[in-house]
Formats: sequence, C-alpha cells, structure tokens
Amino acid sequence: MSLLFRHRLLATVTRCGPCAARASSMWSHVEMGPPDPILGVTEAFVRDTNSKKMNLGVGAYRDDSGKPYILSCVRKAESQISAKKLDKEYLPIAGLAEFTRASAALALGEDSEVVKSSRFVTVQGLSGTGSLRIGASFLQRFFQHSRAVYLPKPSWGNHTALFRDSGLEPKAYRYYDPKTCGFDAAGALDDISKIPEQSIILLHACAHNPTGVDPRPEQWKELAALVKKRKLFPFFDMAYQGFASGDINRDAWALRHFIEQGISVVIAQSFAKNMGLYGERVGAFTVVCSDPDEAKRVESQLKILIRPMYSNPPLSGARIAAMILNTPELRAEWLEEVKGMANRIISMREQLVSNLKKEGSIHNWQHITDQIGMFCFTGLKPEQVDRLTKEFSVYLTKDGRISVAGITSANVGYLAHAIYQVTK
Ligand code: PLA
Repeated sequence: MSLLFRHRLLATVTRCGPCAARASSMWSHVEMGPPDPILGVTEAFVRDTNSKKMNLGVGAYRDDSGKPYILSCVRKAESQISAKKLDKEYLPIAGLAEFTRASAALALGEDSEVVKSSRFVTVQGLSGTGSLRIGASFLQRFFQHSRAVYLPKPSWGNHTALFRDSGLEPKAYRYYDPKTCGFDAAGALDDISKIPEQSIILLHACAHNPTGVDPRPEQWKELAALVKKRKLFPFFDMAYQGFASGDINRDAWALRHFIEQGISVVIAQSFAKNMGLYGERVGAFTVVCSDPDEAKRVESQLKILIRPMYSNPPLSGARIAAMILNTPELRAEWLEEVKGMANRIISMREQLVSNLKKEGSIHNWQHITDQIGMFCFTGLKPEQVDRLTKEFSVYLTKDGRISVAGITSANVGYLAHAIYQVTK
C-alpha cells in the first residue's frame, strides 16, 4: 500500500472517531517524552537567571573560573593539523588508523602482549557512547551465549537504554553500598557469583559513574578471578582514563589485569573527558581476540555493522587525538594536563569538605574525598536535591550525583552553604 494511500485511509478512519481533529495528524499518537536525566539538567540550568547558579549535572570539566577548558596540547595539535592543509576525504569505515592503533595502545599498554601480537581489532566510534553502541550491536549479533548484560547498580543512566535499544537485556549486580557510600564488595561478589555462566558483565574501567567508587586492586583481583571462574564476558567502559588518579596507566590497571588473566574482553574508550574533546566525538571500540586471523574476521563484521549506521566516522577529532598520542612532546604535555585536571578535582573535593565543616555540618562527608574521578555521589535525597535546585539554583542529577569538575574556588563556599542548609 502506498504511503499516501495509507495516510488518507488512516485519516478517513480516524476522522469518524471521537478525537477526529487530533487523530487526523500523522504523529498524534506520539506522546511527550521526559527530559534526559543528565542532559535535561543542563537545559534547566540554561533557563535559570540566578547569577549564582551552578551546573553540577553533566560531567564536563571546567577550569577554576568555571569555563570550559581547552587543553593546550589540543590547541597545538589543531594548529599543526591546520598548517598541513590536509584534505577532508572520507575516512575508512573503521576510522583513522593512526588514531585507532594509538587508542588501543593507550588502553592496553604500550608493552601489551595483545598489541605486540596484533590479536585485537579497534574501530573508531562516536565518542564513548557510539563505541559502546558498536560494541552492543556486535554482541547482539555475535555473542552466542546470552542476551543479558549485567550492569553495576547504579550505573551510568544511559547504559540501560543503550543496551536495551541494541536488543540486549540489561540486568543488575550490586555495586554501591549506600550505608558506607563505598563499594559493596561482598554484595558484588555474591551477585556476580550467581550470574548465569557466559553472560556479559559491564565494568567501569575506572572512576565509576555515578558513584566515584572503584574497587581497590585486591578487590579487582577477586572480581577478575570470579569473572574467569563463571566464564563471564566483560565489557569495559573506559570513559575516564586518567581522570581517576591523574595517571593513564594506573587507571588502566584493572582492564590490563583482566587481560593478563587470560579473560576475553571488549572495551569502549572515550576521549571526551581526558582530552576535553566532548563535542568532537572521539572514541574507540576494541575487541581482544585470540589471534590476528580472528581479529581480521571480527574487523570485517564490525565494518559491516558500522557501514549502514553512519558509513564512516568523523575526521577532525580523531586527527587531534592521533596527533597528541603519536607526537612525544604533545603526549607529554597531555599527560601533565590530565594530571592537572585530576588534581583540581581532588582539591575541590577537599575544599568542599572543609567548607561544609566551616558551615557547622555535623555529618560525615569523608566519602566526598574518598570517591574519585569526575563525580561525587553525595548521598543527598531527592527532596534535598530539589531544594538545592529550587532555593539555591544548584543543578545536579536526581540521584544526588555532583560533577566535582564543575566546582570552583569561587563557588565552593556557596555550594557548601547550600548543601549545609538542606542537610542540617
Ligand atoms: N560511559 C560513561 C560511564 C560515561 O559517564 C559517559 C559520559 C559515557 C560513557 C559517554 O561519553 P561520551 O559519549 O561523551 O564519550 N557521561 C557524562 C555525559 C559525562 C553524558 O551523560 O552523556 C555524564 O554526565 O554522565
């Protein structure tokens, strides 16, 4: 039936119904959807006219004057690229080779046996989200054992929708203990030991979002042993390499430990945060394989998945990241800048706690400094979050997560005052 004919038929049929005027339109059945739990916070923030307003919703790094921060290595890479007067031809389906190779080596380690023996494939993705999505589609098509993906509870809000929309079934394992505002090691091990064998398990490589709580190395070892014993298949989401400790190798330790234990993994990387390339959408998806031949076959199928989605990835951000990763001076400068960002966040955590004490708060806020990475899971209740927003124009997600990267020396006192007022 032609589309036009179907439309007319629908219009005729519905015109006889009770809500004829409304139903005659093509999209009358489309209901208003809710705003995004994270990006919707920014929309509300933008509408607020209070000069003291603070956006601690989205995890976007700000400098100490509250401004978006463009890394100096990024500026230099951009001008070097511009001087080369390069063309703007399509990239290959799998992306810029100089970028994907360097990205894999960054995650797996320069001396990684996997890299040296070429038993991996990395394709460029649209930042972390797009790389996760390629991975989810690949697993949906080729993972033979199960549809279920076990996510830590809580996890980044978008994980559930992302895996569900890719045809997988998100489920959960215990991760966070609200009583200690820390890692629920016993709960996690207990739940993971009951996950059906050969299921997919999602792990945050470092700087867990939203909690800021990571397992300690000996806890990671226990998790790896259990994952191996239960033959689970880990999907590492690595969106914050360098942001947890300021050291890219330290932040990759858990991922590398799993690989050293002989566990097969896939990895989604993002350069949004650690290079400040948010809007450039630079990321990568890697499958660790058993040999180079398998890697070639997996690559061919990844390309078949990508081609009808967006054909090939964008050029400019990948060029910037590749130049930084592959040019020793720029890379050295980048590592310093990552450390600088991580340190400013750590210092804001300390200042927030000392200001809360100064306000007279009697609560134990130690978790603010114990937690790591971009976020702090404050433990604030939804009513307290509402008050922070309504009375103080402090914007954060409903779950009480704050992006510590959005706090500055100038507004940390105001934030502490506001938190004190809603928690005293
Ligand atoms: N994975 C995790 C764990 C993340 O926290 C984020 C971003 C991504 C992947 C995807 O990032 P990318 O696509 O921009 O590379 N989380 C942010 C932003 C920073 C967001 O929600 O989109 C957050 O505020 O949680």
